[in-house]
Amino acid sequence: MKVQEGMETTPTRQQLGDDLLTADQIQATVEEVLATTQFIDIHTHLFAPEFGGLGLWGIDELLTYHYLEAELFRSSSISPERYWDMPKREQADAIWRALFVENSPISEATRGVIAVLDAFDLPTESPDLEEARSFFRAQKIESHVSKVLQMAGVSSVVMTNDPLHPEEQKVWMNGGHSRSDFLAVLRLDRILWGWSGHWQLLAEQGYAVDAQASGKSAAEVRRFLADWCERMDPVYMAVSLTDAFQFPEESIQGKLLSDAVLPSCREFDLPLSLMIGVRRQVNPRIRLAGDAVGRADLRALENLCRDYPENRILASVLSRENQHELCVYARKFSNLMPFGCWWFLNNPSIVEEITRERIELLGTSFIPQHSDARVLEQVLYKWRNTRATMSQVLANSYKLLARDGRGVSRQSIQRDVNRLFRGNFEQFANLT
Ligand code: RAT
Ligand code: ZN
Repeated sequence: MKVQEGMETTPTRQQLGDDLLTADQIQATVEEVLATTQFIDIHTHLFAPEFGGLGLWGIDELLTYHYLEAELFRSSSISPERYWDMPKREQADAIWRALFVENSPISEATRGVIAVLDAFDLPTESPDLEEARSFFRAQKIESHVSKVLQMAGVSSVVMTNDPLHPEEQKVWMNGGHSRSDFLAVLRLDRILWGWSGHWQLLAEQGYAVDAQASGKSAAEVRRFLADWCERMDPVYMAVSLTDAFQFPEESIQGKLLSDAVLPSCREFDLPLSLMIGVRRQVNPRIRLAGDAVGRADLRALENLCRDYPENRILASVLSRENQHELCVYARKFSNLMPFGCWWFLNNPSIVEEITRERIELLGTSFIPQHSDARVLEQVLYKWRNTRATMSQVLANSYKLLARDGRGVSRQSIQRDVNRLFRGNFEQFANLT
């Protein structure tokens, strides 16, 4: 009797308006769901307006993005030394001339600038930047930020917050910021791999640490992290690591990771984000543009996930060759969340390949992308491109599913897109 009652009250898919889509409808529905769902941008270098000049925006910043600086030196005879000596405005002019006037802007980073100009109805073929400059000069930052995020279909962005950056420190010490759509992240680079150049700053602030991170140092770093968690209320802690990353390791970095960072993450119930595979400064002459990529030994990640089951690890790897291993490790460890197609991987051909592989191995249990935007308006093209690539990959997966005999509805697509671009992060970071 009870069973029958239960069956009667369970609405059928038809009653829910959960109609199954034809193959033709799948593509259009995936596109529509992706276009109308607000994403969480889980890693950027953007700042809430209260951080003043730390937050980059506008045409000169867009053009002097380090991805474009790297391209400038391939298409112009200007030397890096001369370029670094120029004021920002002249640098932007030089990049516009070399990459947008004298050549077709068909690389991913140059097309991005064109897409941003076009999004604001600014000229994309002008020989100079005057109109664009006067448009951006006329914007008020608070409303401009809200407008750009809304245009990009992003409900919140996660910042990268360095507690040892002097200007940032001042803002946090004066009460931080007020925008709930900007979430904080406690970035640990200067502490973990930059200890030798930065431990003195902790010491100056009254933490009993030393150059070798010996004695009470790890406990004091925990006290430092606790103080900064209180100030920032971060959604996770993060560090970028080289292709030589090993764990466990007899080193200051290894010791601080195991004795300070991992326990603090457990104490404050925060994930730790590891971005692995950068080769720093292979060409220091081109500064921020001078980092490269190397294949890492992901056994370090395996050791971490296995030996610290109470910690949750967000991981992005820079080398294309490491992507498959990352997926396999995610199948072994539910405390590991792969995210994003980072930096040199954020090109449609590679994003497509990586995302397809992740879906095949992990279903919807990963976070496909973050923007890594350094300049506000970059979220416009980065998220548009992600949506375009994602719509092909997702629609293809649903068509295969339909072919295998399982109908696909708009509701199930919406549920999956929510999970991929919001829910997985909210759940993993315990935000819900
Ligand atoms: O993608 C980038 O802009 C890199 O320079 C890095 O900032 C990287 O994303 C990082 O967070 O370390
Ligand atoms: Zn980044």
